[in-house]
Amino acid sequence: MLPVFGHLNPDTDAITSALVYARLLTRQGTEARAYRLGELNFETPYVLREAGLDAPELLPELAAGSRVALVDHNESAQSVPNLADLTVTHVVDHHKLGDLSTAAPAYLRFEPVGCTGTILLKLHREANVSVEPVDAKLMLSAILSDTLHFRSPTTTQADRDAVDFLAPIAGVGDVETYALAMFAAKSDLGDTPAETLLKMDYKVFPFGDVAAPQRWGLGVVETTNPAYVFGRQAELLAAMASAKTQDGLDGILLSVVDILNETNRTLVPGEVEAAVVQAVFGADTTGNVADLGARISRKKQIVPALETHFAL
Ligand SMILES: [Mn+2]
Repeated sequence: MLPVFGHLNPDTDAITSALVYARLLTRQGTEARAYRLGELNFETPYVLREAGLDAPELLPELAAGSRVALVDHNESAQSVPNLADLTVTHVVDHHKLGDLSTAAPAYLRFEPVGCTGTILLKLHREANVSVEPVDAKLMLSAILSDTLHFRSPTTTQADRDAVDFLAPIAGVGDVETYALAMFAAKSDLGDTPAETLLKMDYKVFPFGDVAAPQRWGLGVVETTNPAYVFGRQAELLAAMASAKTQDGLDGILLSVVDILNETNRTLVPGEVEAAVVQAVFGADTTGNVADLGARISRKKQIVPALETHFAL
């Protein structure tokens, strides 16, 4: 049984892509099963309920040498702690290539599209495998989630075509209404502890010198209600300071992305971060907040800029 899983602090694409790819592999003769590497965000339970599915189980600890398939990530910092001891047999991903290495030839499918779900649809169609309604619902949801219903600059024509193809199979007549319901679920944060909010969509990236990289924690809260998040600014800044110490980071940022207005105002806890944000994005930090304008994609507009900065 081949375990299939997405990244730590899973988002909707990380969960649904594991489910869809596990089923596709199984239908193609490789028995596979989806797992998750952490707690769900607030959007994914809505999607799973709509699809009539339970969440995948947490990945148990795997023995060295175990075969695994990765979806929606490839960097070790975003995967299981013992990834280097495992045998990666498949990767389907739409992120930049990181430190992935494999002991034996692996099936690798990377495309610069907006969502892993878009690639998974291509895999179905290339293999002439029918797309089941439940899988269509999962892939459709992931694409709407990752691209913020095509608002993100990561969106490609392939993502739009995939949604057009999937919506009727999934039985989603009004894609806009469905996407807004997903975003509303995601924004309904209640009294979630600040530490949880910080880490809900959070990735650690090594930048600069490969031998001695700077490690930055980059969190994102995508919401239709940014005022709620800024109402908890003091708690979040405190959570960022302790995460920075606990995780041994060189810097930490939390971007609050207003989905409907397509803007990014980022929490900046200290002078180190403020100097980098000024140098990289030309943005001043006032009251621990920097206005990063329309840079709403961590993958396309935040990480590459920081990578270039620290490579110099
Ligand atoms: Mn993704």
